[in-house]
Amino acid sequence: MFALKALLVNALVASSALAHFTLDYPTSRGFDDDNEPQYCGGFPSVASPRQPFPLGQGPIHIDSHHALATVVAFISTSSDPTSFDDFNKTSNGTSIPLASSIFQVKQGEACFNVDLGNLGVGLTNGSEVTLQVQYDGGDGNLYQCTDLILIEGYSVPSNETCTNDASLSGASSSSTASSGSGSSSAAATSAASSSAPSSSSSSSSGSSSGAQGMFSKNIVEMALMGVLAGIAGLALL
Ligand SMILES: [Cu+2]
Repeated sequence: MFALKALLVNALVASSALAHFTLDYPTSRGFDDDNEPQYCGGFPSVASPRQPFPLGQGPIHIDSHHALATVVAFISTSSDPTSFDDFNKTSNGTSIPLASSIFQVKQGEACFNVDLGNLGVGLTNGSEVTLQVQYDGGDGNLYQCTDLILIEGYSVPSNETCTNDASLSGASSSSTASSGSGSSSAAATSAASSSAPSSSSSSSSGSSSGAQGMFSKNIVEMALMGVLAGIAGLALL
């Protein structure tokens, strides 16, 4: 029995090596390898209860199973977001900026800090948000969501603090930084290059500050790409 259990654990570990990426903190709504290309990784419903998370700076931890991947995080201020559109604008039409820069991570665990109270979309103590992480390790955009309630002064567990912030590493994707106007978006960039070595641009060190203004476009493209990816996925079946 114990041997069987060990075997199962091994099998799990082996299969998680195939996992594209996991969102480890705050806890993800759920993880399903096959559905990770879908909106919120295939988990469209809000998880209850929401997890407390700092209104100020707070850490996000992921585990990347690709050699090099492009990562970005964005939020919805809807209490029940149902599509990528809900991560684009607030209910009163205000554009929601990206919650992080667009940056690259190498294989293994990585963390980055977000400061949701500073996004300028009116978040306050007790606000409910959903944070979605978009990840592209070369096989298309993948998603994970986590449902949060923002608490002013909330202290995350000490083992979850993020001192080596990957989003500040200067490894932002060059295609994003250099194409400047219009066409650059995390989704467009990564989707266009999902079969190409977009990841090879690791030596670049552009700032991705321009990305925030293009968020609306990004999210629309992301949604589109999501649909296309879905169609492509079906075609593969
Ligand atoms: Cu993958």
